[in-house]
Amino acid sequence: MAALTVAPFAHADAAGFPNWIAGFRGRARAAGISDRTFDAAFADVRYLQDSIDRDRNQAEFVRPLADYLSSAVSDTRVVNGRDKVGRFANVLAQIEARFDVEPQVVTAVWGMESNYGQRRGDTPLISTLATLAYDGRRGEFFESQLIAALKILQNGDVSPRDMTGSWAGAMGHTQFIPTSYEAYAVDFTGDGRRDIWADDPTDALASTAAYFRRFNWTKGQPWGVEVRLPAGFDFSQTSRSVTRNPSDWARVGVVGVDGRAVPDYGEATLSTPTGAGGPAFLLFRNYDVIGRYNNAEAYIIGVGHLSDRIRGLGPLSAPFPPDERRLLRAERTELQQRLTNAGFSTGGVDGRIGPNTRAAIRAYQRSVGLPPDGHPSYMLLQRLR
Ligand SMILES: [Ca+2]
Repeated sequence: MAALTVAPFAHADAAGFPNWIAGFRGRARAAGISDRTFDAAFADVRYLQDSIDRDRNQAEFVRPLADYLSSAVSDTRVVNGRDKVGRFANVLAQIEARFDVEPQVVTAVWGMESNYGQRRGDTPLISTLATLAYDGRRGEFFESQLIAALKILQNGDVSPRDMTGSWAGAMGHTQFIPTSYEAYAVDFTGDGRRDIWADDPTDALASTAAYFRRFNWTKGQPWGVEVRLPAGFDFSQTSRSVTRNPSDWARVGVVGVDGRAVPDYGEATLSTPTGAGGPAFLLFRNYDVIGRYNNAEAYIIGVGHLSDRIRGLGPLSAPFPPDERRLLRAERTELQQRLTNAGFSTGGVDGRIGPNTRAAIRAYQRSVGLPPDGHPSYMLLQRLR
């Protein structure tokens, strides 16, 4: 992902919004948007201060994974997901036949993104995208989304009035942003419109499957499988660069929670998302496909685990460690600085936990006799203080 450019806020209030729209018209025209489309789209446009407030006040995501999963994959959501798989069995089977993505996986994305259509977002899309493009903090990104949204309107997929979404521009049952919609949305009902906003989720579910297909989802392969580690396990193997087939993992004692070798679904890496004290997973290529939708580790595990629960598997077996909240960016930077000062170079101090920082954490952990899981925990930071 490109680094987030934090530009000075171009505009402090709504005063310049009409002028900005007038200037933007020329750029939209250059991108192929007709005046007719533009006028219809901007007829009722409003400056939405609320969108700017939300964009500027997004909390850092430090919620413990266990907490997150208990709401993202709640028993209610599991039951509702099974109900949806039954209710939409026909259309999900047709989608699976065309895109080779399992009904439970598509349904899990639907559950995570909008609670099965209950939270599709009712913010007028052109208004929020125009406001955020005008605001300028992430102006370039939102202007490209706005252009894509205008193309969708010009194509006749939806009317300006029905084009709603989240404040940040995610639309419909499975929360596509306009550029993703442009690239991946499909008309599965055959009425000529890619309608991801309607109460009928068919086009939205098929569009999600099309997205997964595009990134080479492997049908029949899990996203991940929870595993058990042998006593005295060498945690340096929990690295994205250590890849083995499950039968080879079994040879070093990494087996399913039932004690049997995990079937050879494909190459897998081993991950302990909350460190040595929490659940461990073998992760397959499909894990990265879910990551193309949203690359947050918690989100990927949430979608994957929800899909497993919907198809009848049980809850995770291993408990999460009690004190595993994620580090704030400032704490991650501090951790890197303290590791570096202690002689374990992180190859830079940027608040990002990449392979170099993980290697430095492992080296430090070895030096003090801790399991080298490379996990940037709060306990580790406290120990370094
Ligand atoms: Ca349609």
